[in-house]
Amino acid sequence: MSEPVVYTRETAVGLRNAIKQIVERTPVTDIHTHLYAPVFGPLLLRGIDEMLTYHYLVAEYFRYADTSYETFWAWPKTQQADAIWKTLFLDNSPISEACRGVLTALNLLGFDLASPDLAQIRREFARLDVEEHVKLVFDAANIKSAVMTNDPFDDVECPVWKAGYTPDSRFHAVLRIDPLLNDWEGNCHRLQDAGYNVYQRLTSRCIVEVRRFLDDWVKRMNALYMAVSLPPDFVMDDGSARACLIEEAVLPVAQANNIPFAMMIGVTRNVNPALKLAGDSLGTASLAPLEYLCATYPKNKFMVTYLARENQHAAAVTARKFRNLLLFGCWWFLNNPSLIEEMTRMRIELLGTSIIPQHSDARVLDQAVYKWAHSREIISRVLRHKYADLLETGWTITEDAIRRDVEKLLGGNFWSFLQREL
Ligand code: FIX
Ligand code: ZN
Repeated sequence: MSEPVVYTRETAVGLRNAIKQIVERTPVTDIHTHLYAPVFGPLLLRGIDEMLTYHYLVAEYFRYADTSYETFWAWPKTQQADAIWKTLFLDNSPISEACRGVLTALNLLGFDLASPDLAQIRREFARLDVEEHVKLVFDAANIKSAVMTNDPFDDVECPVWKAGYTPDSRFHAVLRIDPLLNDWEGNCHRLQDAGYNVYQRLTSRCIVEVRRFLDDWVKRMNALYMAVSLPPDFVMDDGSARACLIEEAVLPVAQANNIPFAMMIGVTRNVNPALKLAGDSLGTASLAPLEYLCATYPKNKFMVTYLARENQHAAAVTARKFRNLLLFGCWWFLNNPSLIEEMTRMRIELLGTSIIPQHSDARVLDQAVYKWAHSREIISRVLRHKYADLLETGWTITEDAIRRDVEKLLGGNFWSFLQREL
């Protein structure tokens, strides 16, 4: 047996490299993405044109370009990508996080960025078949597996599930139920069309059918959790269909299947509809609904992330009060280095390692490479500072302890919360 590697105040220099290496080499479970197993065909977006037309970049493009929205959307995707490349990368320095992300991904995937040739980059991506591409990205990002966002109402997705989906160990499913919870009146007919005996008035017979719908889909997908995104004005005491469905249908089904209910809170959809997917914004939410749910349903498990920076501290305090609450990720507009660092530091200070510091939210396969490269760098830095503080007290740290902590942060906490083995 080799001697354990122990770090003390005197050997702190070695600690920095050890942390960096462990964080880089620990495979991650990416707990929320918009990536899909190859069997879902066109739903798995990949390659340079998809990266360049990511909605984060579309929003930034319109900061500079005077193209009309209509003109832009009428262009084919390659023309949109060409325009974004020229505007955001050539006419301006690509220093925003979303732009830098494209460059990090290209760099780590082996492209030379000293004199980049977009046409050549396109040709090289086009050569990759989907399986090769998934392997290339999962290896470069060191992803063990990724959690999809699965919509039972999606016309492309639904037939794949119904045809009898063959599980793919690299991709796990999540039952996403935004249409059900955020617009029951508008979507009730979709359950009816699928053979569930529901109607707009949520009577107890109707609730039984909504539960049957959820339960059927949780089982069909082997969903790891159910999830919804919610607006900043989300409350539980407004007598809404949403509140009723959460308490009467979602939580009982989640409990019966022993899966968490994930809430992504704070998104205001469509503040600028002309921007399409890029037109969503955010607002600060009340923590009261979360406290109510965690306290009232101690047998349910909640995974939660907020979109507003202003909610992060209170959310961490709430997680101190309820062990059935697991905070995850720096979502969307928070997925920027300065904010990831602030949030990760603050969460660790309040909650130790009992958090999921990050998810990628990748919509395009290749984005996973940059999202994880950037986040790993920040997680390493925060841990380095935290361990250095411990060394100052005279406490010693072993490499095994660092490995244990990092494994928890990059997937272990998620799987233990689920009470599932990876
Ligand atoms: O609701 C969500 O899951 C969001 O993450 C997306 O809708 C959003 O468009 C996104 O990609 C953010 O990163
Ligand atoms: Zn998402």
